[in-house]
Amino acid sequence: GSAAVADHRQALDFLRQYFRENPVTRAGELRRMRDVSCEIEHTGTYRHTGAELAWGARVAWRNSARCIGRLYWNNLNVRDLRDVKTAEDIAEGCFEHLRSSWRGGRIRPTITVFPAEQPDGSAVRIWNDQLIRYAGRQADTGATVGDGQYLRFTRLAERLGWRGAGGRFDVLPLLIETAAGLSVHPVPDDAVREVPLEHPEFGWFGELGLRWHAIPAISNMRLEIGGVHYTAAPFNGWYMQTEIAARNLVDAHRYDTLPRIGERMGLDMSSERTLWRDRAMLELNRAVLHSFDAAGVSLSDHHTESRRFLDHLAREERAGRSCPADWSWIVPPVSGGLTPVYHRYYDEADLRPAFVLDDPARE
Ligand code: HEM
Ligand code: NRG
Repeated sequence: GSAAVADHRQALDFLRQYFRENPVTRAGELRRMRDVSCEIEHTGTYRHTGAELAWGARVAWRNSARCIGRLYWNNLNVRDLRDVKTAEDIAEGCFEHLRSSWRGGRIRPTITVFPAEQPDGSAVRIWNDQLIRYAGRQADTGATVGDGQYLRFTRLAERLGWRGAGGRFDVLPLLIETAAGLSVHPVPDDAVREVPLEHPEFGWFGELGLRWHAIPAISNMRLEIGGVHYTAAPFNGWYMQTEIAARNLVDAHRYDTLPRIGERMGLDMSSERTLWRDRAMLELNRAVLHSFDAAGVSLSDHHTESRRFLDHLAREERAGRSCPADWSWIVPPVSGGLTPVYHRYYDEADLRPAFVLDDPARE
């Protein structure tokens, strides 16, 4: 059958797992199993209780093998917006997600769950990979302005009528697909918190004009719980500085800032063996940590987050569970060997509930 139809086996597997960790009476458990079975028989799907949804979302996080930040999986704030219908209301639900997760800088891990895919295949989709991302354009000189990863997405938004200010950090609009079609929703300023970057010692650093958004809110992963597919379920925690300072601002096809930083530092850039790129990147990491701290915005560092992750692993093992992890994603992109997560192997099981990345090929 179609992927949208929840099959009995997945639903019952999920409920068994749910009741194992959230025990009720045997009679209560059997009644719920029977009701769900009936509901699937008659409608092709079923509706999770609020408690099942919240637990399912938390365990999907717990099962995310690529995530180093899982220690607090049980504290995920779950917003139930399953009854929201129009693209306008979905966009507003996303903006409110960003506002409520912000908490004055003490970012609260949050997920908002919109309506699930229906048995007829209809589904809500957010085309953005995160709720906040910066536009990228090719200038006439051939140089990239903004985030080079979003050249195509930016062109698409422009074809749909959106116009950015033309800067390096223009926040892209949300593109939301519902049964009614695809629509464009600019993100209001009060939903976008950003941190301008400064360096604790290099006074000139601020002149580079670099900044980053405070909240990483992934919006293109399907949340799969007991055979139900929540195609729109954006979630966020807080950043680890390496994500911004070793990848987003560094990758050659993204902001590619190391040559400018190296120049301003006066480094010998004549050969890789001078390690000028490593030195520039290290200072960029310090700048991100310093700036988020000064602004009072939650941000983790790779040493702390690695230690927390191993605490999490130990705690999971004590609870009788194995914790799946993907070494190549868990080990941070700078100073890997300095962190304890580098020096071991992990279980690689693919567990459910889960966050699943769908094919990005749309447009
Ligand atoms: C991936 C950190 C919260 C689910 C990651 C990555 C990092 C990270 C560093 C790797 C990203 C990359 O290399 O691009 C954190 C931190 C959090 C946090 C510090 C703070 C609380 C969450 C939450 C969820 C989540 C709340 C879901 C409810 C995931 C998933 C991935 C991931 C699914 C893999 C993304 C992909 O495949 O592209 N996380 N995370 N994380 N995280 Fe977390
Ligand atoms: N590297 C991406 C974000 C991926 C997820 N990271 C988190 N997730 N910290 C970037 O934008 O740099 N989270 O939910 O906190």
